[in-house]
Amino acid sequence: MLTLYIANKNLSSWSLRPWILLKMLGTPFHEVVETFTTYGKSGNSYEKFKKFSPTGLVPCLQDGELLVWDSLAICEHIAEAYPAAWPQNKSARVWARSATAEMHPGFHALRSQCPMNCRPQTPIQHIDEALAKDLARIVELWESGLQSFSGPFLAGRRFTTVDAFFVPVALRVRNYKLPVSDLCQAWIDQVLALPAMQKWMEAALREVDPQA
Ligand SMILES: N[C@@H](CCC(=O)N[C@@H](CS)C(=O)NCC(=O)O)C(=O)O
Repeated sequence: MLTLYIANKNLSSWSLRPWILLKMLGTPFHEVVETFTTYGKSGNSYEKFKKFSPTGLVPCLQDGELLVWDSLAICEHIAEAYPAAWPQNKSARVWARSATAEMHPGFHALRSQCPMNCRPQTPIQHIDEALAKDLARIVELWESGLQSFSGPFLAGRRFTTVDAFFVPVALRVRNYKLPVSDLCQAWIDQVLALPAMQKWMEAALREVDPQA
């Protein structure tokens, strides 16, 4: 049985990626939620997370004797046992891998200005140049996937790793009321309506800030 270590569902965008992929693949796994030491502040949970994760970060996956850390490595590990984690069509798979890799270290303005939170946030009043650049690239990327592979998901008819990687962006667009095209909005509405996402968001909304 796989064990996936994650943090608070309201806050942890990295945790959401492998979690939603496993749910969408129908893979059974044991979920362990380790809450952040200081709610809403990053970088304070190292000692706590270091007990189960070599980097002191979540997510981290235990597969028997094997320990896999980092969301992308976890999704690649899952894909070895469940090839449906990537599109079967080669050009869709190449695109999905590239878009996923682009997401992994990128979009800093979006991440820093619109931190993950499943609750509606104060809408962004001023979209600065850096955030506008991130948003324009996201729209360009999503539209290219949706148009090239005919949807309804980013790389074709099934939900794959590339959708999992961008689901936290869908939450940010919705919760900070960021402008995107109608085509992108249709993908956002669809992924946020998935029963697994509804479950994640319900759990996130039940979480309380222990410091509040
Ligand atoms: N590149 C890593 C990033 C993981 C990461 O930054 N995780 C955050 C949670 S979303 C974390 O564990 N933070 C620990 C802390 O805030 O102390 C991945 O893809 O898994």
